[in-house]
Amino acid sequence: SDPDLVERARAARAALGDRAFVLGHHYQRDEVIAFADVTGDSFKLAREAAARPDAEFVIFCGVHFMAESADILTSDTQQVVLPDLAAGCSMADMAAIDQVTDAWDVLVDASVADATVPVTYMNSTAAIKAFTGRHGGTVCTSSNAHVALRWAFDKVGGVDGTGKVLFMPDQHLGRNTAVQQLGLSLDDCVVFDPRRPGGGLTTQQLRDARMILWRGHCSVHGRFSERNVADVRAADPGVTVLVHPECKHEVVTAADMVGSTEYIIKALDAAPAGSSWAIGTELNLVRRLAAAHPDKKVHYLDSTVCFCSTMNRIDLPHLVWTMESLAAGRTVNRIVVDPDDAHWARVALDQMLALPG
Ligand code: CIZ
Ligand code: SF4
Repeated sequence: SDPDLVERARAARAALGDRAFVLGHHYQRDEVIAFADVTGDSFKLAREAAARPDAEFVIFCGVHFMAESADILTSDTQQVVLPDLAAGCSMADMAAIDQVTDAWDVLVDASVADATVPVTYMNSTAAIKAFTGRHGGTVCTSSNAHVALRWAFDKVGGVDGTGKVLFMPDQHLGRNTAVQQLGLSLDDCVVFDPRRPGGGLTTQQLRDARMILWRGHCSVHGRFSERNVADVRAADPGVTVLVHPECKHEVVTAADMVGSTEYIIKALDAAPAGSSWAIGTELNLVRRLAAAHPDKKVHYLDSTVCFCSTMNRIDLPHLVWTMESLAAGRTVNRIVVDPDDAHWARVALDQMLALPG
């Protein structure tokens, strides 16, 4: 990157000193990660933000829902700042709060709402987390989705009973976890499409279902295909295919290993020299993994699947502008969650933190 810009970034970072704490998500650009005080997935970063009560500015290099979670978990006097307000998440945007409250009305009309617990993935807006908290549910991450689902089913008669989970917004994480880790069948899962009347489901389908999956997906992970897995195996028969659970069910079924971002990083760290890997997750992370493990072969599962475009909106110019503005005493791009939503979202986040294991 531009040496002048790097110099300005260093100067602004030094001017802010301990007043600022810079968080960098694993999918961020190298030029941004270079200035991160800590890197992690959305869950780890939210906890890191909460553990820095002395930082006046929490600069969140990630996407909007992550900055919202950081605002919920930090104190009212701390400012959470997103360097580019256009850094959203297409998956989180697939579950709008009005759509979700309408969907709940459909479940009430079908007489299944009382036996349904909402579970929302971390990758959702604060309003959806608040909805989940108000209805006795929990937030989950891709690392603890199976624990969250078991807990939710236990509230309504157990995994072997007839109770249900409304899982938002990622249908793939919900389906993969229910089928691979809880032993439910694909037939137990239905997809609620918010664009169709009644979600596109009959009352009988809603009554028979165990997992009501929101029709949402990740625009990056959802693009990997079974064909990619077959191709990489043909090209390199010794390869271990490791994918994120936001990938489609047929992709995780064809892969050798499935796990969250932190799991993928640890798997590569533990892998023997000379081993060969094909990774199905975001490209910035896979490139850094390849650079960090020159003694291993690290393939990208599909070279046509690119970066997360919204994550990539945070670049060095935006970070420099943010840090220079804050150092000059200007408030910019502060993320503030509505207090009532923040309260109920916190209930759902605290429920996640209280889950076993
Ligand atoms: O796909 C994403 O955005 C992930 C895995 C986020 C996170 O860190 O949980
Ligand atoms: Fe959202 Fe997917 Fe990008 Fe993650 S990688 S921020 S889920 S669009």
